[in-house]
Amino acid sequence: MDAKVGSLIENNNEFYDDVIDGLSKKQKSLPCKYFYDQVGSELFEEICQLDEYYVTRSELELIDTIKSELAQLIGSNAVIIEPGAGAGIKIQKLLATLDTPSTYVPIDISRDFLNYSGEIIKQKFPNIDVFPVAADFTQSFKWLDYTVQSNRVVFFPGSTIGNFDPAQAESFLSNVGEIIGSKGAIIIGVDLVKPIAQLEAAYNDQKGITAEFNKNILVRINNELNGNFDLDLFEHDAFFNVEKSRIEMHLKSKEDQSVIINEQQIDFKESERIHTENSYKYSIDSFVELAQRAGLKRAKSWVDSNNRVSMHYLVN
Ligand code: AVI
Repeated sequence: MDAKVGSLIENNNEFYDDVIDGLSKKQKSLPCKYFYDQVGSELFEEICQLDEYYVTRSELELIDTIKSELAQLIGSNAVIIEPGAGAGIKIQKLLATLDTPSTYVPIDISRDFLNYSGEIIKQKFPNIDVFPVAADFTQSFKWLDYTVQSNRVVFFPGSTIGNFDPAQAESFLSNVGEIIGSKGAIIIGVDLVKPIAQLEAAYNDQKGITAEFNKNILVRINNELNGNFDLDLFEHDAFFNVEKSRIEMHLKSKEDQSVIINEQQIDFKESERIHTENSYKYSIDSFVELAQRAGLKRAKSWVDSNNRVSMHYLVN
């Protein structure tokens, strides 16, 4: 290994280990958190604007409808914590409705994107303390030690919970339950089960942006881990798995081929897939049951006017 490549990999140790680990399994897989570098986060923002991807639009409409009710439930001097904060449009709606929010803590794995959206909030809400945290919120809640303990409200829109498998979702919710304590809450957006054609269209858009987003993980491996994936030899594949109630995204190898990542060779058979993402869809009841298993009670649930997405206010 030459020195340059050595340091390249050292700086990306965890990414490299996760990639090799995932691609060495019988069913090859890659963690979906690696979609989100600067390019991936921008592609995801593009997905949110697509005609087929209803999640963002429906949730924005829902937030507009219920924001005064949310503000009442939240009360005053809240510390609003947003794991996986994106461009901050939804949080802006919420912050604008609150009487006296004290602090906003956006958390995101993509530092550049986070700084950018943190700046926007600072400019628009000069009275709110903004405390951006660059972290993988699925790994640790250490960042919370920096915030006051009372009235912590975790805002988790966008149906990101759907990207966790049910066991991870349960443990995430029970961790959140611990940090919000007896006075806090979690406001969480959850995509609803709906007709398969509508679900599959949302993950197979005509413009091919979702395919590009999916392949961005290979681009990152090439750029950051000295890989040589040929993007044209992999195909985006997304479908609804009815039994598991989830959209699955895969990258399917078009032919028998070998890929080198740093010095490691990975072999693919024709049609072999890399499983890159799950996006679970819940009914209101199945989600409330999941929250209950995590020790949380539902104070209130809402759905948008087209019955596409839901939002829940959960407490201890
Ligand atoms: C971020 N997350 C909720 C999106 C979803 O719908 O599961 C990610 C996504 N993947 C493909 N399109 C959007």
